[in-house]
Amino acid sequence: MSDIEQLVTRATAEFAGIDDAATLEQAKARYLGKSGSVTELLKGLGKLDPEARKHAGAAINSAKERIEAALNTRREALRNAALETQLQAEALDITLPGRGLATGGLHPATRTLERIEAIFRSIGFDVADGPEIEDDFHNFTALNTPENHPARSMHDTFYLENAPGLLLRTHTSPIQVRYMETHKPPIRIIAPGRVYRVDSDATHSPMFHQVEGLWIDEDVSFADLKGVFTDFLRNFFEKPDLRTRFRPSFFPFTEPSAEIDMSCVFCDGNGCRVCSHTGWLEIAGSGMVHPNVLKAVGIDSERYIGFAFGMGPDRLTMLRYGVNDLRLFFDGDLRFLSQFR
Ligand code: 2NL
Repeated sequence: MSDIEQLVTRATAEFAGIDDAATLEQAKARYLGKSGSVTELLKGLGKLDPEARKHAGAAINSAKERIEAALNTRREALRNAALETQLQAEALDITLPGRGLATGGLHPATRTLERIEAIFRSIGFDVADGPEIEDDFHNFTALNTPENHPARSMHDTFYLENAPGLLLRTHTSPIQVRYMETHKPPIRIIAPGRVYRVDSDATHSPMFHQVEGLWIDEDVSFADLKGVFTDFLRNFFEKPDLRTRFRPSFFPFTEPSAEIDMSCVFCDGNGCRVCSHTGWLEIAGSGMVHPNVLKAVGIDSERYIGFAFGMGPDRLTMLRYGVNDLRLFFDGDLRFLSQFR
């Protein structure tokens, strides 16, 4: 092979082995640049006689064209490769499903509270509210709970470290105490909200919800308590045949006091695992408001009388939706919560 043909072969092979544009342009200069191999050959033509110059000139020009062609082929290949790399890097997978907009939903505890509020509103009760940080008087003293009562111990109640006399309310009763301080009878309210106790296991959370109810007037009786609460449960569980029973009990703030049981909503009172085969579920505490409570808030206990009850709506939520662990409500796990949307 002639020197010229060897040059074409060498250049073509060299270009083909180069992987980036800058190196390729440097290689180009070695062949086609001002002092490149091809240019040097062309410069040498002047020394040849006319006939030889014609042949050599044609051969060098042909070689030059083929080297330029090889260069352009390689340039284009590198451009395409670069473009391909960029396209790969910036690729959009249009087959991926869209992210969508997650729709929020009410927490099951909130749904239950709203349901309870709607039922009591429909029979003329107002919904009252109050602070979660309370003082001794509104949480205990006004509720006829003596200084030495175990509920007042550090063991059962969260006290604020740097605020003597302040605590996290242990029930929603202080809402009602504040309401009675500022309103004259007749009083007909429910008091829903968060409450706090030093307690934590499968059925107790340090924060849980309570709904208390209070009806005070001149002639409110225990029979009214039975009627109102039974009617509430029948509405809440959508079971017109649901039954209740009132068992004697004790609370410092009511006298007489009673635990309220309802016929089991799973077996209609026939006995099943949920009701421990008793046919009954404990659902609330209740009683006639103790005269000492009325006195503490300045209501004439000779003229006025009323009933109060307290229940745990989280328990109602568990029963209504068939949930067996209270902690699920407060873990914030969307796999659980999104089932209530
Ligand atoms: C229970 C017991 C109860 C009350 C709460 C109350 C409130 C005032 C006056 C009198 Cl202001 N009583 N509340 C009465 C009886 C029972 O709750 O086991 N709750 C889950």
